[in-house]
Amino acid sequence: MGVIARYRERLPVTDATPMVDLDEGSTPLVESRNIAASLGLRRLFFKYEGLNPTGSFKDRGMCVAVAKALEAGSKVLVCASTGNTSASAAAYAARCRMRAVVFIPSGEIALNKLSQALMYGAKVVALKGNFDRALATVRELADSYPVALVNSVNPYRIEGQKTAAFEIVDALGEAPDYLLLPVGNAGNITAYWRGFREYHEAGKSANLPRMVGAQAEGAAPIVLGRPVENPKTVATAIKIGNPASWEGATSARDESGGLIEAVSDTEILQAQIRLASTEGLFAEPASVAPLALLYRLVREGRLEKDATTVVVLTGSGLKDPDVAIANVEPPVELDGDARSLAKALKL
Ligand code: AN7
Repeated sequence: MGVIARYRERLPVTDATPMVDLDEGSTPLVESRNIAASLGLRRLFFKYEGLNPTGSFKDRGMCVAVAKALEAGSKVLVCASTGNTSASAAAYAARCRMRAVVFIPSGEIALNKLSQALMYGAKVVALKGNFDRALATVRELADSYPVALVNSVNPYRIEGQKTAAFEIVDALGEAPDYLLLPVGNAGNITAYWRGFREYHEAGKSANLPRMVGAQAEGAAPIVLGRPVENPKTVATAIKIGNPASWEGATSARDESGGLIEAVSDTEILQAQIRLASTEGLFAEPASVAPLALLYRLVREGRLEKDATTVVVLTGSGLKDPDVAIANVEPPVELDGDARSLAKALKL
């Protein structure tokens, strides 16, 4: 069952809204064994959003946005994307037999995300310039032509994405003390905060989490307090210089008593290897920015060791493997019989 069916009464859908789903959501909340132990944390969980049908959290909001677009009679979906939104939009368009036209910054998105959009049958337009420029272009397009814009400036995207917060509270029986996630265009932090507040108001949790956002150092407009003209980071998903939901992110931070900080590309790549090699969870670079920040917060004594912490792993590591494997030992070339192999491998 997808998120619309599961959380129907908390979403802006009616009997007139078509059911759209790819069985998204219901992702695992994996309890950390080894990172928690090494940091001395009592309860650390990873919300593994890479297990959504297109490999990222975007599917939660996309199904609602596409359902509402269909309900309104739209036939064409458009978005700008650093990769995951385009993959998700393309998949749901295929599912509903709609057209999808996705705009990506030329040469800047991970190959596997591009392959998804192409395979699902979207028209992929590579625009010169960065994501921020592509978003400005599609917003203009959507203002003047009969197309449905499915970036997170579409309020239905945020509505669908808030269901991840519901799932965490449903799984833990309470809200965590800290919720850490990456911040790019800032739709997701806005959505989680809304979800936690709605569940709190409905009496489903006694507490609210502190919201902790991670940006990449070279693409940290919210941390700097001003747009970044030429964002740079290895985490291409969050290579965004002027987030559309800026206000939503700062409200989530300030109302929850949280923080938004930047981590370096080196910290991101280190965290990615640690997560994969000590927990068996492979997440894309953007997704591990909050884990890199967690290391810093614990090291500096800014996060209580008996707190319950959830780190959202927003996208699968298989989205962008090239960047990851550049930093680990390559396969070894060996040949020979079992005996000589065993000797070489010290078995
Ligand atoms: C894996 O696909 O913006 O702060 O166009 O793919 O809600 O933007 C992706 C963003 C985090 C940031 N992690 O979320 C896009 C796009 C992953 C992402 C983010 C993205 P927002």
